[in-house]
Amino acid sequence: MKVVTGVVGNDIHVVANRLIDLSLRARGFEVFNLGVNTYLEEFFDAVVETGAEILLISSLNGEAEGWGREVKALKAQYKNLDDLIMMIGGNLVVGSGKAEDIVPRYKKYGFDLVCHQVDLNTGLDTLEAFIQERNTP
Ligand code: B12
Repeated sequence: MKVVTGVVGNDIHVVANRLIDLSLRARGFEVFNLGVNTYLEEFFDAVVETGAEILLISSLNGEAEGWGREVKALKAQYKNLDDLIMMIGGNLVVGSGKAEDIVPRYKKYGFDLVCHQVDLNTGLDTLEAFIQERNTP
């Protein structure tokens, strides 16, 4: 399956992004990595251009929420993205916050899978389980 990934907004933390790229490839995904400092429009444009089934966004500086709120409105401007699997992870707030508060907020923004301070392998296991469940008739 094809995945578009990158780090959202004015976020330059690149290490996790590189690990995500390598881990996704090791699990057999075809990866289009937009790297750091990526804006929502660029993510959706890349999804359309590549025909990706998954958009996996990373945020480390905690500022994703400012962008996340615009996800639904922006996605609605693109055609045929209803089945796109939307995942986000990293540090999803500035400062401290509880996953039980943060996860439902991001789900409301339109993300299917939300991993606040979840390690990468656990997150990717969750993604694979979600895909398998979705593909089970
Ligand atoms: C290195 C670093 C920097 C370097 C980045 C260099 C670079 N080009 O990458 C420099 C010094 C430039 C930097 C700058 C800043 N940083 Co900094 N930085 C760090 C630090 C020390 C390590 C980050 C790192 O690379 N970790 C290694 C990777 C492998 O681990 P990771 O990032 O945690 O990623 C794991 C998980 O988060 C997860 N993951 C990540 N994304 C996703 C996505 C999904 C879907 C899933 C499932 C999992 C997942 O997978 C990874 C592996 O398990 C952290 C503190 C820390 N100890 O984590 C702060 C930290 C991330 N930085 C922070 C901050 C605030 C900043 C600055 C704003 C500081 C400032 N005032 O200027 C700026 C941001 C500038 C910007 N525009 O983004 C904060 C963020 C706080 C928050 N969210 O509330 C942190 C947490 C430090 C802190 N405790 O305050 N930083």
